[in-house]
Amino acid sequence: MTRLAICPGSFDPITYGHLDIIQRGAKVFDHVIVAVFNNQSKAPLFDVEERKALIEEVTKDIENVSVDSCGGLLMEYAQNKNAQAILRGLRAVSDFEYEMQITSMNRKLNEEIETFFMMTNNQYSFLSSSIVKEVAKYQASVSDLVPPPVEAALKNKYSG
Ligand code: COD
Repeated sequence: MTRLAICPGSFDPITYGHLDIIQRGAKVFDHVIVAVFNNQSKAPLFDVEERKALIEEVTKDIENVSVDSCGGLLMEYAQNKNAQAILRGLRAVSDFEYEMQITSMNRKLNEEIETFFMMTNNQYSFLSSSIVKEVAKYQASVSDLVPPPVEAALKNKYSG
């Protein structure tokens, strides 16, 4: 049986923290689908198709990773794909409460699909898309935080 995991998120935009979770997840599961959702509580900088294109670009060398854009409920999406797992990253205690809430709700929606958490790489424990956008907005370098195509896309968004 193919072990398929869905790695869902807003990815607005993808950072080295996200990429680290995707790379490590791809070593554990047969296939990982990175699923880009619009999180209704966040106003996005990049639209879903832009976010998807950036993820495709920076994951193109990982054979068992594909990227999709999605609407609706994560668990319905995961069920339609016959996924066994949801893959999430955890940075700090502050992530825990939020992750606990959505995981409990997701389990209520479908208890067959397990959620797996991977601890952040220490190097990226402070890193979030919001921090990257905040720094990039003021034209400071984000080259340590995001892959080059993402840095270029941020420069493009914030120029002029
Ligand atoms: N190190 C490690 N992990 C990281 C890092 C880092 N530096 N930065 C982010 N992560 C992890 C996050 O913890 C998360 O697991 C993942 O990467 C994606 O993060 P974000 O911020 O891009 O994505 P979120 O948290 O905004 O995604 C929320 C979802 C889109 C998954 C959620 O809103 C959802 O499931 N929406 C679909 C509708 C639905 O089903 N709702 C019911 C659930 S209650």
